[in-house]
Amino acid sequence: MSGARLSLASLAHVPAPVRRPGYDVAAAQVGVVHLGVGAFHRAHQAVYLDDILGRGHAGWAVAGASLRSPNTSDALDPQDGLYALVTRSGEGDRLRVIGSLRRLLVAPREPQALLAAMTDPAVRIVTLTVTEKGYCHDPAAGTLDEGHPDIRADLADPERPVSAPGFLVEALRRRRAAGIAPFTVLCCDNLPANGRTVARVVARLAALREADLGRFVEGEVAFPSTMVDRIVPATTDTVRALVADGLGMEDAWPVSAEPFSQWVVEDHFPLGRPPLEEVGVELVPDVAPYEHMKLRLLNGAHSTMAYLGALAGYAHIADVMAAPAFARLVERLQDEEITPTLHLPAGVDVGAYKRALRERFRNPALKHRTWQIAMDGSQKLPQRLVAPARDRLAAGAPIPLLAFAIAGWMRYVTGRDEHGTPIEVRDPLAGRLRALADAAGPDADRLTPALLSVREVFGDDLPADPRFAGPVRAALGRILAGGVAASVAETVAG
Ligand code: CS2
Repeated sequence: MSGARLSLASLAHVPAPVRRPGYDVAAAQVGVVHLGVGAFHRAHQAVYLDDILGRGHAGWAVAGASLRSPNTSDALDPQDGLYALVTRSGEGDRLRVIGSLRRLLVAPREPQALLAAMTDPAVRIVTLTVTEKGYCHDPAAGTLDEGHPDIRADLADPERPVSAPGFLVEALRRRRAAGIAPFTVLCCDNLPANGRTVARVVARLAALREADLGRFVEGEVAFPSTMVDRIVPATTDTVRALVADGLGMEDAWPVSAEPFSQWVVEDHFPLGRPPLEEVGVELVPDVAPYEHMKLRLLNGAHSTMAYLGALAGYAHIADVMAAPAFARLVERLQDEEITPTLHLPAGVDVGAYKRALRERFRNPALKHRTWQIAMDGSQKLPQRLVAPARDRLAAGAPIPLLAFAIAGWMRYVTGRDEHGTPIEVRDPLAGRLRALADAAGPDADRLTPALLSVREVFGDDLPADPRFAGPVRAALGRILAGGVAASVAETVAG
């Protein structure tokens, strides 16, 4: 099949070791609209729904929309939505073709088609992975950023939305006007209390349009919270090549992931849901304990490794974990300062959870870039590192390691590494952070308060709290004076 490309027509020629959909892909019906059809969705929710379709529940296929770039759609449309997932570990690569993505839409190109899909009575759930910044909210406060350019655009022209909240509000309004019950909104991003946060943001936008619509969203629309977990690096040409090799044909945009996958969901779906429990999803009354455990132990450690590791010259998480002082820092941060802030889910052995996490970080095949995780720190830090620090301070406990991790972010957003080479800082606040850092200069006494003034990250309380500002300033001083590698070694030895 050389020169062939993955599609419904070529699917039968995919060689046997590759797992393929065992159901009639063309006959699957869309029951879920997904906003943000990037690699994470395709390696996580779409896989669970592929399993659901494989168990004979044909009404739960996905229509996936890109809210910005048409790239995924342009790559997968000629493939009838089919793509390969390769799970990678030290034990080798395993390939599987996923069939649950039955339709692709590009919101900026066809907003009305997307709204029509969201208004279809057969669609009962709208899932989202639009990344933290896609909700146009203030990350520290968890409320709608009413001055956000996309939100202003959506208020000015609400029937042609551009933002994720804008699409949700307009689709819910149209369903209501047509007498169609509202879909359930299932946020699959790493936001704190993600269901409740998105409910607050969407209800506020709805209320700004029309008070009555705001009340409707608040009272009638379900926003269950979720904890999603799978490490999914951005697709590289190496992955494309190994997939082409395994399939014996091209796939323009496969995805790669670790073998591990977890999905914990609050069971609140007034219009019904697929039988997720049949495919390994944990349905619980309260996601919060799982969410804290994952956002703080996994994502908090990830961000710590991303900033300090990238500054020290490590390209991948596995490289950071191979440096003994960095591995020790992660372990001590998790054990001494994060674990005590958790209310653990019943039956979870947190020691085993952390050991498994560190093994996942060490996965030698995954090639998860520190630069990728370092993106959008202003949106990630509040729930990953700042919230546990706040909890520790409330309990009267010290935060030397959390402060060190936060200082690593401050050093990173100055935009230059230790050789003076520019770092490409990707963050919605990058320009502001850089300007604050440039004005302060490389002096911890000036740089710390300058960056602490970013209230979207630190809120109103912490900048004024010497128990927070003091250790952050001390840590940043050590990083600036001795360099990252030496200060990590010094910190874990102390
Ligand atoms: C990572 C996450 O990029 C990041 O910020 O920390 O994408 C992480 O890999 C996932 O949340 C794992 O479930």
